[in-house]
Amino acid sequence: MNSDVGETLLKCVSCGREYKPSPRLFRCPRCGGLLEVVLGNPTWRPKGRGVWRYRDLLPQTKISPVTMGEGSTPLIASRLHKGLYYKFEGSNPTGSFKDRGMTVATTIALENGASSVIAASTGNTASSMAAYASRAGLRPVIFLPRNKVAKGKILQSIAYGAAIVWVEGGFDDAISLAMKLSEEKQKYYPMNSFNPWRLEGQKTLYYEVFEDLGKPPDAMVYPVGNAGNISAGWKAAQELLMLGVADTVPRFLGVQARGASPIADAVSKGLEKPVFVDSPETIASAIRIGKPVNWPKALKAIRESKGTAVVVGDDEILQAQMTLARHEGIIVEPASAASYAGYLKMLEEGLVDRGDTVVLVLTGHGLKDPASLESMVSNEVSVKPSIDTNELDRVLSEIWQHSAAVEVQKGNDARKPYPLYQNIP
Ligand code: AN7
Repeated sequence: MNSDVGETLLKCVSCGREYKPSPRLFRCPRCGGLLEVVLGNPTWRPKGRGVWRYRDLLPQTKISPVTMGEGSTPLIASRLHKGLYYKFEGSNPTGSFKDRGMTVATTIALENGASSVIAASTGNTASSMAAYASRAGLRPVIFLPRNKVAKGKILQSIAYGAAIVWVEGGFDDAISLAMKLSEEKQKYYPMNSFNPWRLEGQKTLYYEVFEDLGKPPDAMVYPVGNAGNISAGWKAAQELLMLGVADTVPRFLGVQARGASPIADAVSKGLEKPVFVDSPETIASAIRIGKPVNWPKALKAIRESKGTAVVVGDDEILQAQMTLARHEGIIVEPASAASYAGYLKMLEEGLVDRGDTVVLVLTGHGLKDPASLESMVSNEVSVKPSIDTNELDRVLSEIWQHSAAVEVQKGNDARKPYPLYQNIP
């Protein structure tokens, strides 16, 4: 019998070398490649709720998990498109999918004696890390790009008590500084998604989709920034295949915003390696990332799953955000709306088929980015309490007529009239 059975390893995704796990090993010592966790004794034995329902497919820790019941988010059937589902990650404790990774990575940080956890962030990683650090009694330090983080995320991080380091520059500058600090000063434990333990937690999103549907979907659609989440999903899908729990894997489809699309461009141009973007720009601030750390894993996920990636513009993102809010009842932040905008584009271009079972990962709650909601046309009226009810009824009818006719953004043609789908059941 192989004496290695049961031993969890870290494996380099570039050269394939394997290493004994160590919480501070994040890069292959030989070639500098990204590492991924190879579980020693993976078992499909879901039990309980949330991320830890899959504890037999997660790193084994001696201490009990630092948890807030993250995961078990709703899979919502679309009323606009047959076969389409929304995985609403906004219902996690801090309002984004990051909590799935943070429960695992924070537990590992605590178990290994860290006193301070650090991350660079476009906002959600920061607020999630800060929340879990608060619960664990660790000191959170976050590196945020100056003027580029949505208000709700900043306020969350302030509330959780994080030390905030504003970096003059973009996310890519912020992550370089955070990495340098954690390499040179060991007491700062890094929680960005090059930390493979965090991605183990993020895998669970896919397990839930699989269980809720009772089978793998035809495709999973992810907004892609640093590219950790799509990579984690692909790892999960392969694990279920290897364990014989599932007999197929979905296609992994990525969506990036125009102005920050190195991975989608590499896919469409068939490049080995993305051309990084120096000053990424998009309204979807969560995915305003020019040098995605996990690009090698993401390109593998997209290519090996026979998936693809598309680019959507800010106007399409805002339109998608409004459609989801007004026709599905779901408010998401712009980065998450990119999933839906990307799905519409892929339908149009024949990259997915109408009626296919497709899951859009709606990564973050819309209330995190109030500014992105401010430009929506509002349907409102001020009245005196004494208003006659016939008059009130007339005013309301007008509002609905006006709203149906216009549905465009005030003074900005970014929000064109809604597309009217004929297949509403
Ligand atoms: C809402 O918080 O990178 O491709 O620093 O917040 O796994 O990076 C956020 C990313 C999609 C992209 N949607 O996920 C950060 C950060 C939302 C996000 C992404 C992010 P990855």
